[in-house]
Amino acid sequence: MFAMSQSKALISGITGQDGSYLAEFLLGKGYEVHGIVRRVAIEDPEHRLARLDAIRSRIKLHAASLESYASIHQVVANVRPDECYHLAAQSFVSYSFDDEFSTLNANINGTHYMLAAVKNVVPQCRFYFAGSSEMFGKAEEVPQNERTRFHPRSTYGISKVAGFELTRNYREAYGLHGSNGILFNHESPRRGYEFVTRKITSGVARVVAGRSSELRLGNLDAKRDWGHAREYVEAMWLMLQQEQPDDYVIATGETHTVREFVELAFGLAGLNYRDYVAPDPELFRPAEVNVLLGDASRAKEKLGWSPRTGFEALVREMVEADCRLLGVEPKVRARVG
Ligand code: G4F
Repeated sequence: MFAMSQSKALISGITGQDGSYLAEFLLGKGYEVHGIVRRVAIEDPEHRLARLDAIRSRIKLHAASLESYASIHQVVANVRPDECYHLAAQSFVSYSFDDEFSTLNANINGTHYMLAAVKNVVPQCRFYFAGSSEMFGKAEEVPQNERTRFHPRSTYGISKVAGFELTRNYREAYGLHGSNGILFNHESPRRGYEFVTRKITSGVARVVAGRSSELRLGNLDAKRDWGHAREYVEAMWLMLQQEQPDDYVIATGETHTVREFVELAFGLAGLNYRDYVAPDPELFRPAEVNVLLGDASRAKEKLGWSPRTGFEALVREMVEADCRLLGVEPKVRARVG
């Protein structure tokens, strides 16, 4: 199936938004691409492997559990990757308030198992950890850069700080080529429906299709730095091509409130969000991250990475894609006044 001389990449979380874009990107670069998936995904490919449909025959999937070191070790030993991208996690912040224990267990132990397997089996393998701007949490400064102190506001954020520190420790203690990406929010038509951007754009499509007349949302005043996921996975790859491992903020340098996103998404479809959006106190978080705004100067300088998709183009792409999924004409307006 694969030529002998190809570089091998192993991706955990390959079935997700970022994993699927990264797999496509690496195939385009000539990599032999392997992915770690849960056994249930292999047994239910129609639903769980949907994002990989276009490339399914060109990648190799391995069943393993992030809760089992033995299963991770076995996959790493079978594949012997040159580059390992650890993206898998319980990544929905809200859920981490409902089940703190499983978020901490899966995210911290899973990262530790991946690092230990790489160190024990293929110590020359380059390692990427998917850190998050949620690590900044109640940030002390705006914008946030690689030197900003972490103050996570959820067990999700805490688990990402632990993964970040584990990766840094493996770099310093064992000489692993391990890099941390501190990725700010990144979206696309492949985003899961539970995240606010996709919830909004799919909600707009449902209204346009006449299937719904209300969208319940929580805190509209939170500010996020939203970029396009397809571009953020390129930064992951660039980090592993550097001679020295390092930590990088990946962000657009622009921040918008959830309200601005909602207003634009409904506005692009010729609708006023005030006619459809209903506040739901249940959707507010016990501890909110109010403002995220990233300074990606280091990535620009050292990796030559910059974001290309602006806020309006991102929202437009997502609204159009969700309308198409419901078989309705998006009728997206050229510009919102
Ligand atoms: O879309 P969200 O759920 O993303 P959040 O919490 O910012 O986390 C995402 O980005 C992180 C990077 O910074 C990743 F590490 C993480 O894995 C994930 O990808 O919520 C965005 C904002 C929050 O302030 C939330 O309170 O939207 C607000 N919000 C308001 N109403 C809502 C809703 N969020 C969701 N999910 N659903 C709502 O109805």
